[in-house]
Amino acid sequence: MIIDRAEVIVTSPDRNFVTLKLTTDDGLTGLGDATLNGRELAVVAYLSEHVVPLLIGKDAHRIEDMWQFLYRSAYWRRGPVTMAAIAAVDVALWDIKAKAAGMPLYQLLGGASRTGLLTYGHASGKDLPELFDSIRSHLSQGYKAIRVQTGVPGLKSIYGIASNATFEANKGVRYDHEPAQRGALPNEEDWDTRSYLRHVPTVFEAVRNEFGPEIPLLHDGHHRMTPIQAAALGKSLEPYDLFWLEDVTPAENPEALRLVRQHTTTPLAIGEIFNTVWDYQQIIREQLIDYVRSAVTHTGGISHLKKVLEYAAQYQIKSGMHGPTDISPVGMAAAMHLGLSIHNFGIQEYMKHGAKTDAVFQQSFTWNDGMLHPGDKPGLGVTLDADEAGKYPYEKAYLPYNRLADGTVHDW
Ligand code: GCO
Ligand code: MG
Repeated sequence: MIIDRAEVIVTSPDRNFVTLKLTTDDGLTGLGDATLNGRELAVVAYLSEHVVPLLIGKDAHRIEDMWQFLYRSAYWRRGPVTMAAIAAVDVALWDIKAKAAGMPLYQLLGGASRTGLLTYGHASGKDLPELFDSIRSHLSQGYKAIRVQTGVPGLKSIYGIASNATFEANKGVRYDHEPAQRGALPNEEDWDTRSYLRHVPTVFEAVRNEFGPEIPLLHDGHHRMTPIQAAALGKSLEPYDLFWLEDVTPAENPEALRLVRQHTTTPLAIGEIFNTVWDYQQIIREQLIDYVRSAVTHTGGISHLKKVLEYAAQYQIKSGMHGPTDISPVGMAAAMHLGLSIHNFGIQEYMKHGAKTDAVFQQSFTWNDGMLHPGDKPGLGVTLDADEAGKYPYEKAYLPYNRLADGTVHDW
């Protein structure tokens, strides 16, 4: 089974996606997601200029060897661009192998460890009434776990709350708060950690009073706090029994989590911007986190993320794979097959894609009563309709960024 074609497909149905499509000499095709939100074309160039020439003529069955070859032969290792490119090749090869075996991919990964994947969705609102409406709407759709983000008094526009500017810029399409803004330079948001730390516990108190103690609630700190601020937040949220508190401190410094951990029993999740097992080495070994947030798409594919999760399993740390709309349906399918097969699955983030995206990527997954299943078609269960994809050319899009009141750039 020889790879004889490799195409890098860029399409922008509701937002930009980068997909690698491999075709073998016996006519099997495989898809891999290489979308890196706001920096898509860097991965396109990496794949087209540097990776595609290395794939042609290679044995499509040798997935681990291909991974090691792409990783080690580049000499320049790691980083989101490299690891998204390697992930796309890895996932496309798993797709092909599973099709060759006539099985859904999760069977090749060891078979199903559960009947479906618990998902969480993103509820948000600029104030409590809007937030409560959003939570009710998520519950009525079937979500059994909910991420809660709100506006903070005094701040005009912050992460996780779709601003009117973003809504307008996206031509009236609301991506359920996935924030890349098309056709414009980065949107400037504002930030004040003290106001945020004062406000968030009052929001969770109100949500628990309204919706009761049962529902798993999550919150994303989006890398904005110092360790001592994060520790204070974790402590102040303990009465509200969070499922997790995510990305409390900037991801570059794993040791920051030691201090947070020493002060709070609120479970911690981190890793959506990590790329390799080495980013996790210390925080897993020292048991500083409870959930691994990496997506297959940004962490070197199924082969590599499976290694991270197996390491995590030794410490009772579970998966919580990243799944906003900037993970394409191909990347989501890969996450579902991996999540179904591993023992230490925790939860899957799941935001619905728009109708145009669903027309470009035909998918076999189901989402019933808040639970995802990848379906039983051979391979990943996703096909890409080239005619539909061709209707939506790439559109430049940037993520927003933050400034403090005095103009200082802050982590977004
Ligand atoms: C999440 C994330 C996303 C990121 C986005 C950036 O927890 O889902 O934080 O919302 O901001 O993936 O592209
Ligand atoms: Mg996040």
